[in-house]
Amino acid sequence: MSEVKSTLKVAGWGCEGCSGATADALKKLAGVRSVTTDLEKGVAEVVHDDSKASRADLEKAVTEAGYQVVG
Ligand SMILES: [Cu+2]
Repeated sequence: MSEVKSTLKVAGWGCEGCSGATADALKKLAGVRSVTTDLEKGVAEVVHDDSKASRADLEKAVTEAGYQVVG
């Protein structure tokens, strides 16, 4: 169990529906503990168990939700 916090910079959000959909997609991943999004900054902060959900897994979920991880 190695819980870490990752900050993803996300492009493509236009409204709270976008950031909410992204948070929902991230929360579906096994190993994701919590997701906080900041629409204005375009940032998602994810607390996750690195051994179950890697940063690459997070980025994939964001991409599949229709947005781009830019940092
Ligand atoms: Cu939107």
